[in-house]
Amino acid sequence: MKRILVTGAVGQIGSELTMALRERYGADNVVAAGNRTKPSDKLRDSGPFEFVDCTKIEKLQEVVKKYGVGTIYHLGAILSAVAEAKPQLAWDVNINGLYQVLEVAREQPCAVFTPSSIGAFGPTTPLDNTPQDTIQRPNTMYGVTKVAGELLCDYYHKRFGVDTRGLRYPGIISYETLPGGGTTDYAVEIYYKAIEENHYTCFLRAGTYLDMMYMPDALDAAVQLMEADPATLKHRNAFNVTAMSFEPEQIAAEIRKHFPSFTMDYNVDPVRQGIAETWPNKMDDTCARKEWGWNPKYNLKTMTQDMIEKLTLKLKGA
Ligand code: AKB
Repeated sequence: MKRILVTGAVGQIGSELTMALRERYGADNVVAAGNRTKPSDKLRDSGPFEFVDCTKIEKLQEVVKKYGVGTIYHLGAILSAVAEAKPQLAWDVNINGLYQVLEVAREQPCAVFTPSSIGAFGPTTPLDNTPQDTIQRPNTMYGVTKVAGELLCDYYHKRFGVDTRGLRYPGIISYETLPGGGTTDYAVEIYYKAIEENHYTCFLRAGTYLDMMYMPDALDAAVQLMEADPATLKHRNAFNVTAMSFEPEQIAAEIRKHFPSFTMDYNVDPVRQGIAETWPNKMDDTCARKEWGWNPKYNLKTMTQDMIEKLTLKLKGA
């Protein structure tokens, strides 16, 4: 088979997606690519690993040729809070990196998976049951790069026939690798702090509803979309997908079912709060359900149960 390349393989989603793809398609068929961060032993020892800066096309071309890559899962990106602190870097990584990946995919050719985000929406987007096709005027650098990325992927499909596909991910909750500087990170941190300190200080305000998803569903969504019959796909590059929507008090209440004395207070970060307020409360993901069968398995209750179980073992070093 043609091999798979995962960029951003050391990151929150990439580290788990690489392992899931190795399990599914064979370890030697999945090349993990990181930029600067040292990979875990598990990632480096379970299959091929390369250091690739996606903004440099030569290295990308070399790796794609060397391994005979036919599909790229392009996860290398800067998340929303870091993008607001370093907008120039965010543009370079999120746009120039994607552009080079698409260029390599056009030349070779390769199929390309690109994650978009709830960050592709903005203050004038309908906040509730946010439609698949709606107003997208984000006012953050992250949002600007996500909308431009969606359009660029559409363009490469229409103009050059590249098999581009993608999802608008909500906040992803997981216990393997920490997210790196997003607005939805509170929903990961809260589990660590609940287990370690029985207390969490939340940086988003009570009542801030956001879409969320547990990692196993996020991985399934990517693989399912890339394996879908292209004839059924009308949207291709930016499917709304969600599994649950909650606000900080609801996740705290669910955690209290496991740790009854767990407490939470607030120290609101104006930057991340400002970003969160421009994102949907809950997206409508009907198109993903209809076009390729999206159907998440985890809700807040089942995710919390699993997160606490797995994270407790991890933090004990078991
Ligand atoms: C972030 O918060 O930046 C990401 C996202 C929702 O895209 N988790």
